[in-house]
Amino acid sequence: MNTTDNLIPRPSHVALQDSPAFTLSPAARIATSGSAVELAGQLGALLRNATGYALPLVEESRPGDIALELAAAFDGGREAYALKVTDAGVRLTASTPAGLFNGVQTLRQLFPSAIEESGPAENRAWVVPAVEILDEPRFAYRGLMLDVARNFLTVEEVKEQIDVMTQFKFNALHLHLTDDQGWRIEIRQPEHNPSGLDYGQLTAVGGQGAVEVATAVPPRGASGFYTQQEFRDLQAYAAAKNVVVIPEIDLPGHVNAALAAIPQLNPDGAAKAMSTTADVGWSTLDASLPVTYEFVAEVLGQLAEMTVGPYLHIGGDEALVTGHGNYLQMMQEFARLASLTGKTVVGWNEYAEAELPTGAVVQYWFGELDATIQKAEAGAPTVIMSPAANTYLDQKYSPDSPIGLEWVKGGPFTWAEYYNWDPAQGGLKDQQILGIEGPLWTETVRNNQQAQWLLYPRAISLAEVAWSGQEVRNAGDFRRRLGAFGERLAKQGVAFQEAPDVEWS
Ligand code: TNX
Repeated sequence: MNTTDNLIPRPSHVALQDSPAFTLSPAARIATSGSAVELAGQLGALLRNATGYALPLVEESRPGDIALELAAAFDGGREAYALKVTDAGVRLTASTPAGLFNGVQTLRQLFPSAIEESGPAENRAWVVPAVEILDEPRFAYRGLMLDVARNFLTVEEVKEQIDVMTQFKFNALHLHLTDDQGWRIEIRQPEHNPSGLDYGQLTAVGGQGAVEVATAVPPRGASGFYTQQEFRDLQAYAAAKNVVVIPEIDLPGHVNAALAAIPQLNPDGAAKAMSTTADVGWSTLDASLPVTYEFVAEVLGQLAEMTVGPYLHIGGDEALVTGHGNYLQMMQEFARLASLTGKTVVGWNEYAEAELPTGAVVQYWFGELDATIQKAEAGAPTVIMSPAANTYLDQKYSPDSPIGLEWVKGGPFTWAEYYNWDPAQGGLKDQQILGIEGPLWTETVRNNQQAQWLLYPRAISLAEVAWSGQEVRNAGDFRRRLGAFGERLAKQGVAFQEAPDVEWS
């Protein structure tokens, strides 16, 4: 049965209406105009699939239609929406396409789960309960991270991930594009190239690499890279689903693939060998080589050029073989170079100890919160919360899980650990927190199915933590809703972990 009680993430305000339910009729249309037409098309495609109805797009609505309305005067934040369902029709209102996109995800969940069938379902009534929902997110940034460096995911695979994550109103996808084992983004040969570096080698050599872990299936990760054109296409696809892509070039550690591709980055001028080990913290750029900064400026410049969103992530984690002074000197300069491109710089929390441009975003994952809090700005919120014990989607569910890592202390790491925490912790306030992100490192992940199994259902917990206020969150109720969502995930073909303490529908 479909009800208003099963929505994930849970909306801010839900009011049942004194009206019979809405039944989608074969003659219904989707009414919209202007910049909501693409979204109306997406909704139409989804509903057409299972219902077999024509659902044409029109400009003016009449009773029985689904209307998507962009109203500049709508009173709510950028991503807020109002959804009103009565027997006379469905009206979704927001001030931006992003708000409408969020409302469409809610509407999708108000339909019976058969709406997720991949082909025309049995002849049945497509009933939506009469309700008014006013909803907006707690945090502006609601992200997942895919490590495509250890194990490459193709553009198609990443698009599939976007399709699944966006139904939970995630709006940010961080791509970890470079690491010791691989370099996944094309960097073109620049005209101005004082040191004569061969940037094409980054993908010719670095793109061929991948991690190798004996227990993974198969042991060796996939290799490959995105051309700049593919990266642009991927971002366009993401943007149509309200997702901004945050590309990361990890610096000054996690750089062996670059050191193997470009000999001049090494103090002895000799290229390193590519490596497949999953060990971390053993490679570094050299703070005293001028070519280090020339290289980083060129790479970040091209990356900024091909990036649609406002953020560039420059890593900064686990530079365990970089002297501390050298680390601070490099991260300060890399952060400056990143912001010279006009983008907002993001880094893992270690970099909070360096001098950073105003507005720099700190992604907290591990250790003391102090430096992160020191860099936190209210007004322009600058903290992304990814505390490992509550957000790391690479961790094994339990010690006998076939895939996943197990270095984070504590656990087990089930949907509950990812649900039962508050991002506003250690003195951090909501106004300083841009949002939250769940990273999926891929040392042991070899394809989308394995990725999905680690992601779901835990990422769904994170989606609700990111969207719903603490006051409407409740673990027992969430567990019930999660169980009810099972059949939707199954119909979508998502390979999720059937958490044993959840009653799956
Ligand atoms: C630490 S978390 C890393 C990654 C690894 C992960 C799991 C973080 C910022 N860095 O390089 O993939 O542990 O091994």
